Amino acid sequence: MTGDVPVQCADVVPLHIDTDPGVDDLLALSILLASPEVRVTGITTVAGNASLEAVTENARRFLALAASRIPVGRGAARPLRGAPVAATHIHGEDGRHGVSLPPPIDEPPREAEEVFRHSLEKAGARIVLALGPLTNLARMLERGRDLLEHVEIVWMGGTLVQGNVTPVAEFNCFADPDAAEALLGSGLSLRVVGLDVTRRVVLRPHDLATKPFAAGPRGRMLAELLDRLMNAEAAARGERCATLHDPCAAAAVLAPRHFRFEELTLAARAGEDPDRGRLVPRDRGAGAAVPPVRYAREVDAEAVAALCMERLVRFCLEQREPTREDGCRLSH
Ligand SMILES: [Ca+2]
Repeated sequence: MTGDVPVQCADVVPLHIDTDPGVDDLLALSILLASPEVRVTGITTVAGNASLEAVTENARRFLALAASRIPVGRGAARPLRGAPVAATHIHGEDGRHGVSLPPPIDEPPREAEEVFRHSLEKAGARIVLALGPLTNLARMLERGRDLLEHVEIVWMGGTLVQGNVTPVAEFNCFADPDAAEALLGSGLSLRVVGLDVTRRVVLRPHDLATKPFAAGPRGRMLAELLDRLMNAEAAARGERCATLHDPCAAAAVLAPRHFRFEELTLAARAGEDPDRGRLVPRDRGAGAAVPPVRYAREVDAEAVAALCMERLVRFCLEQREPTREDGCRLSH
């Protein structure tokens, strides 16, 4: 806790978050707002885990709880092609399984492009962390690559092992495979944090037993989010545990040393089942070679789970009053 002493901007990485909250998105946001390594410059929402309306509401309510004025931009309500695909069986129709959050405190959300531009051009975001389908980023790319050329994109999505929507596809990639393909083939700086590593980062009930999650509104939210996640996984797979997909991608920003990345040249299959959303090696036959992405192959799962827990505890112990700033002190 730094009190009135501002953190030096040079020490922290300005970070834009594109997200579809989403139970595990809300955990990732909690972790990032409690992390001194980053300063969140803007949040854009995208339909994914639930409708755009629901996920945008969740982002704004979360920020009210966090007493933060980070700007929120409303993004895409549907994928580049076809109908929206939601994950309400995991996250509920409202995207947060009824977890109680306060009403939003800030003005209505702006358009995603406006917040993106503010975040990347004015606030100097160096990393874009994408925690949902890549629709918003693909749309920004369609408008020109200038804006995204100077940032690194870290995406929670894809899999080269077992899928979680179909046997071969991860949800964020399945929900908008055309957007995933646009980014994978763009040559932009991209780190992919897929199910290969995220599904190894798991919390179990005994991990939470000694944590002060019940204290205060933040603690109650975290306890409820983890409870809902464990209920959903118990119903789906028979084991009561919480897999930290989006928090794992947040950890790849905060502590990349816990991951091993491999350079791979990948494409995403679009179209319909059974291959929709599948990652495959990119065909080098057509056109110029596309630079590889950095794909997370291995993770120190214990270290990442411990980092996530430490930051969740820090988040729920911090309390501050709402301010107008969205500067260096937001996360302290
Ligand atoms: Ca998400």
